Amino acid sequence: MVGPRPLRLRSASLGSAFQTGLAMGRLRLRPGFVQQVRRAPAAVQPLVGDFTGDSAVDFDDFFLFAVAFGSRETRFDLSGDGRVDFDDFFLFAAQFGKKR
Ligand SMILES: [Ca+2]
Repeated sequence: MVGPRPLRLRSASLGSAFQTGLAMGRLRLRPGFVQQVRRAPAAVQPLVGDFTGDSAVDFDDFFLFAVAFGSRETRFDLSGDGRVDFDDFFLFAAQFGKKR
């Protein structure tokens, strides 16, 4: 973790890297400190089959899938063919038990 660091600023110490950091939003000035701005982590790929959003593919997800079986609900259409059928069930089954 990058915490605030004391910084003694003199006009001559404002190097180009520092100025670039400020301009690009990677550094933030607070009174007496300079703090490196943490970037948001890259978007995390969703866990396929985790319909409940609890980072685990388990029976709760299976029950939701079972209710949607035979429908055209896109969130359960894992194969992307427009219907929730055995193709999707096999894809779901391959994910079953996975956790993030
Ligand atoms: Ca889940």
